[in-house]
Amino acid sequence: MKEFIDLRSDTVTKPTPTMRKVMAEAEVGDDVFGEDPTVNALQQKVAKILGKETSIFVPSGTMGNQLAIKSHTQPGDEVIIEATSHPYNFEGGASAVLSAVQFYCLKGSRGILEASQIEEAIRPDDHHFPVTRLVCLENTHNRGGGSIYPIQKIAEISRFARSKGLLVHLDGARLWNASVASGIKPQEYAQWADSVSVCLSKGLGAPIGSLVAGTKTFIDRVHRFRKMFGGGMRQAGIIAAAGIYALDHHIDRLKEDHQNAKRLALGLKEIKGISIEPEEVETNILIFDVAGTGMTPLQVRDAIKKEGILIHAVSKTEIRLVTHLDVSKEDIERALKAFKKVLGPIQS
Ligand code: TLP
Repeated sequence: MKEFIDLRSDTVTKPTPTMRKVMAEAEVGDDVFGEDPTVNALQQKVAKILGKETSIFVPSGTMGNQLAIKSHTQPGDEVIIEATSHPYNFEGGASAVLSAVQFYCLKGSRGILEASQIEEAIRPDDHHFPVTRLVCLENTHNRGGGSIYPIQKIAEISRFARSKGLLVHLDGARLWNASVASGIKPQEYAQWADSVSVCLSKGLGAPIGSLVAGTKTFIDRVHRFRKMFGGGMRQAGIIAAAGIYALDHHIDRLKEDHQNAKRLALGLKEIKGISIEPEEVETNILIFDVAGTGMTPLQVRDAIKKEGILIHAVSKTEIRLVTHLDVSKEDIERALKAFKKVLGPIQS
């Protein structure tokens, strides 16, 4: 039996033995010179999947988002973004420092915005105001509980933004999950964005790596800033190989993670004091409220760790669980047993 079942994030996965073998055998070169054949193959592959002219390999999802924001904006610009989004909340305030832009935050429903909200946020053409330049969307939405952006909403927002001369960036760290759960191809989502960042190191199980995709001109600009931000890597084919392997072998199986998340949600709903809507669990993330249990998320976290389950407290009342490659159906049952032990009686 595993010592710990780690439900804190899908970033915790370890490379599989075959993935490690592929990494060890990868052909490499100096990617700062553009000479790593495996990185080049990965970049072409991801551009094709996303229907973009080209893409560039970067160390992390954070760097991918920040490079896109930097490359789309000028200092002093304003970026319209959802209030619980990753770039606004979980990237260390990077956009203020690296791009000198400010965010105009809008509250979405589980992270999802409406085109009418964007309309209200656009600044008038007057020198008192910052210049509204970019709209950032996130699919799936992490803090929204892995919610999938409905494609018609993305299309509406994008059409409207473009009609106003704005650019659109899509944080697609978990676009693969959105695609598998909705049956909508990544490129159908991506067509509505000028740039898309995707991660290989979350649900797909690669150890490191993200990509930013867009037009050649845009990616040239990203390339320049990648160097400036210190993200130019050398024999990066070793990690790019894991990414290629993950794209070939670990996308379809995401549906198992989604089923496991749903099962967790249904089991948690039976526990008195837990507030969760299993029908809202669309992908591999579930966020639920424990206020009614009489315990704080930190108390639950510490108690359940003793049962071998690792979880993430995301607010004063909420816990987040994320299913992934290294969590099996049996692990879910063990986790549910532990929650029931820690949190007490089943709902009558
Ligand atoms: N998210 C991590 C934490 O930073 C919260 C997680 O455990 O979920 N976009 C989205 C939507 C993300 O969820 C993340 C990571 C990123 C970007 C950043 O990716 P990395 O961690 O590679 O910089």
